[in-house]
Amino acid sequence: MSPLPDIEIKYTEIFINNEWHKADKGKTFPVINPSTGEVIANVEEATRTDVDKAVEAARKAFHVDSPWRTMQPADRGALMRKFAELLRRDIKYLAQLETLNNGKPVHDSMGDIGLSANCIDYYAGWVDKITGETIPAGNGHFLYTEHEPVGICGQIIPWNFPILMLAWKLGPALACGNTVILKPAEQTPLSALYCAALIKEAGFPPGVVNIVPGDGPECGNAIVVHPHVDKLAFTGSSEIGRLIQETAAKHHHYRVSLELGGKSALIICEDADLDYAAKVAHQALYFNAAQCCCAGSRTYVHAKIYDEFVAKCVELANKRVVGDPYDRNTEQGPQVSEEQFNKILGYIEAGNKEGAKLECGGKRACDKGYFIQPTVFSGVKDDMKIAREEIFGPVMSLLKYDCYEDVIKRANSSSFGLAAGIVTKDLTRALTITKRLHAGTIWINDYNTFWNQAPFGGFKQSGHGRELGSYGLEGYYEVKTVSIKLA
Ligand code: TXE
Repeated sequence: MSPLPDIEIKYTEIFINNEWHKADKGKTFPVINPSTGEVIANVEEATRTDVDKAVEAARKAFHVDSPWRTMQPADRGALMRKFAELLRRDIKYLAQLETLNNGKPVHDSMGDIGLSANCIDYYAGWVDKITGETIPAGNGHFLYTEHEPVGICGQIIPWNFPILMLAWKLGPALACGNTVILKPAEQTPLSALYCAALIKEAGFPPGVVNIVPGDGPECGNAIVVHPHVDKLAFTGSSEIGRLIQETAAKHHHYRVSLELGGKSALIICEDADLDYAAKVAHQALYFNAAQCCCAGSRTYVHAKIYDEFVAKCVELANKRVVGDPYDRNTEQGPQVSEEQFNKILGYIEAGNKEGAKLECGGKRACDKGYFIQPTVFSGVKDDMKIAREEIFGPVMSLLKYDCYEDVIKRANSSSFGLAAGIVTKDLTRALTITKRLHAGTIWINDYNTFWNQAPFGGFKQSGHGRELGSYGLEGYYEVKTVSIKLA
């Protein structure tokens, strides 16, 4: 492992009202470098009273006469563009910080920050296009709708794409004119806190964006149950997503959008170019150390090409460069935490016990940190734990199928429905299968391609609501109908 770059960690406090605050209870929590297991910073731990302050700041900033509410849409867009510009200005520093905290290869961090800036720019373009409509009402009435911001938005994000998830959440919320309390994951708060400083530098009025680092059960829950939160946007585990939905129903009916887990099927057809298909399957699963909600974690391969395909997947997995995330050649860094590392090794053990064939990998990689060897299992059956549950780690499961009706049924048998993929040269076959798959995104001859202008989100237990595109705005505005009786 090369020596760590000398990165100054500038922000470790709670960001409320464009100011930095110590935690009310005086507590901090350690942030770990997953490449080494060592503590890199101690961050102020926000709890209920800090969240109360953040919500109060967001409420004040949302007051009908506040600078934020009375601002011209174009000026709001200019602030967002400025934020995007600052992300690009500091991309090198931010990428190093993201890699230090999350462990992803530094070139992937650079990619994430570029995408984040593009996402904020994309939504900046929407600020003056969020329009209502006039509705025919017959003689004597004038009828129209207008779209108003929902209000105070709680946003809780995970650790797999710390900056990108922040951008996906802030973009539509700010475009619609809301105010925000955002909680980064406790494993990866550092880049979000740096973004807070950029929000201030960009010139957003105090209280529009508040960032509260802390854990889930205390800090996250304080946002979820807060009576003045009007909308809750969450990305994370299905378990916590369900809890949030229940809490919303019990306490008060705020709006909820959930982007949860997945167990996405990638179907390799018998006519596929095998080298290309193996590369798609490899990227679909191993990208971001397989810490992607849409990871292609069930690879269904036609029986006629199965053995040859397994060999190609094993060859690619064995070649994958795992190690120092600051090295330009590295393709896979560590898993984000010891907890995730142990969870993944547990799944590998389950795969072995349940009779899948371990083709390669299966162990820790490197002598410290949370690295795992790219692992391939063949002979996987649908009822095995590794084929049913979200592993969120570099473990490829190769399943065999004989006929298309059967593979569609099996692909749809998961309780998740986030994404799916098909590799084939036959577009009619691809579109026929696409029609029948229950998933929010289908990639054909491709995987993990995202578009700011196209919606992303899940069917079934993968959540509800969509992020990105015009659909991503829908959860962030209220529709008001105005009916006027003409004299
Ligand atoms: O998720 P959590 P974890 C999946 C993946 C992973 C598993 C567990 O399978 O192995 O979830 O990861 C906050 N009230 N995904 O434990 O707990 C928490 O602080 C309010 C899929 O990290 O759901 C963090 O900010 N908030 C996923 C966020 O929820 C709470 C990405 C996510 O943490 C809370 C990450 C509570 N009671 C994990 N408890 C995806 N869809 O991309 C926790 N949080």
